[in-house]
Amino acid sequence: EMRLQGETIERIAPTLSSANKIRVSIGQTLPESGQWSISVNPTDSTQVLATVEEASDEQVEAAITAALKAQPSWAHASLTDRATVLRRAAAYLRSHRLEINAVEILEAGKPWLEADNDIGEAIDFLEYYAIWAERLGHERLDSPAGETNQLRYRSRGVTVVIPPWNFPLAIPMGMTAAAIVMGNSVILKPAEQTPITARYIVQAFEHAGLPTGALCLVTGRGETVGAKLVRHPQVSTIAFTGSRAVGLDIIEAASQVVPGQISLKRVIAEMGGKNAIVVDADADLDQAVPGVIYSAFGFAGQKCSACSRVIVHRQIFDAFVDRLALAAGTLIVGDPRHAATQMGPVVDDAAQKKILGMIEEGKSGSELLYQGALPELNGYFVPPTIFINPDRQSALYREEIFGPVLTVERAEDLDDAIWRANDTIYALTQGIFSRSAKAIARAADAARAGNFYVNRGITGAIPGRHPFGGFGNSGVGFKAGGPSYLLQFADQQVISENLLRQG
Ligand code: TXE
Repeated sequence: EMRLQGETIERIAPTLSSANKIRVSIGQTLPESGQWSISVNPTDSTQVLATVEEASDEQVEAAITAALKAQPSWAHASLTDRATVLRRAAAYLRSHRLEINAVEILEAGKPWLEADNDIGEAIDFLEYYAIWAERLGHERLDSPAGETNQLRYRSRGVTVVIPPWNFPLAIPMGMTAAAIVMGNSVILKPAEQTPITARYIVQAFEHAGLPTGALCLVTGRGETVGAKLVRHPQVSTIAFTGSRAVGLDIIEAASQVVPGQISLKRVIAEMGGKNAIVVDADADLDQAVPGVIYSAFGFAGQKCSACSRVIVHRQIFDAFVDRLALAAGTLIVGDPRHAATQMGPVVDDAAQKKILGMIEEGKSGSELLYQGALPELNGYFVPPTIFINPDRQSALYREEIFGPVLTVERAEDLDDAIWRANDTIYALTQGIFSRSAKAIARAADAARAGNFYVNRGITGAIPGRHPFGGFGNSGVGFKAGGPSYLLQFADQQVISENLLRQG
């Protein structure tokens, strides 16, 4: 249950209905109790956005029961009817775009443009999966005379969706829409930091006419409510996006067969990255510098696809580094509610402490090139920070920081640069700035990355245009926003009929 508190903020979201009276302050730590307050405000951290109850065991069981009950009839709806529900949910998001924009800015500290992109991506997921679901139908297989064979896609049952906070509408909506359009029912457990945005997903599907129980919102912490849902014997599929550490926990837990389990659990996990951009000797720096700045500092680097390592050919290293420091100095860091802001706060005090700690630690083995100033605001801000010649064995270089921190290193030649770019356990995004088709082809062929970008920032996937997902330690290899993604939420069945009548 959620109660929104405080006064309306006319300036920010005139569209917020009176029922959504909110005043906010930047995120604060989650108290241990079953109830906590979520808040976001770059100027005053004493206001509270909402108080959110953590679901009890009984509430979790009630959600599972409701989802199990609703699923069989939902699975019998035609693919066209299910696709129609997704399109109606998209229409709801369009008509509430400004309001959700404002809530995302307040709840996740996203500047306007980033918040609006998140809503646009959620709409794209709904529209794209609706198109693909209608295409799926029943596929005819080779059938000799006297026999017909066809392939059908069957729903799997109850899907648990566990998303991160950084794309608080798009990522949970993408996983939820894929599960729902394939005839499953869904239990959505949003990230602790962004439950208010998640509530719009439920409202969108209620508006769209999804049967009651086919989508349940269960709020709570990952290690309590999330862990319970993952281990539940009547859950068949778990769609997770978040950290590698939690992803590995979930994969491990889901592999334990528990008494009364109705099927082996399938885990669709999309995890972190430590992504590199190579800047080749002939790169156009007018493209490379802004491309790196956008990819490293957009949403304060809190994207799994963000660039956190730049590898520059030695011939242009000094020129690139000078231009990069200048460009970083022009970043507008401040109140995410102001349209001009390019970089807002990080999501909460835990993130701020972790990132500042990694920056301090990084100073011992790497050279600090640039550190921005902090705005005079109460929010959880981290200065945009750039290191050069990093210690390549340090946590700064090896671990995902998930903040506005970038390392820049020199490469002897293109082969050395490609080797360095691949020198990570992750395989999510990579990119190159180069004018040479040969160099681009060589880098793309060698890249251990699910998404490779050429002469543009390495972040920003649009469903249908850039199916997105990694492998290695970044994920299990499925591509959200791609045609094969829906099949992860279904089982396949072949029906073979003998047409020769006996007698
Ligand atoms: O992830 P978390 P967060 C990564 C990135 C970032 C980290 C933190 O590495 O540093 O995740 O982001 C739930 N059993 N990415 O905090 O902590 C939790 O409640 C079941 C990359 O979002 O992994 C939340 O809903 N569930 C990613 C979800 O897991 C558990 C984008 C994610 O939480 C759980 C965002 C448990 N034991 C973050 N523990 C990408 N690849 O796009 C936590 N949760």
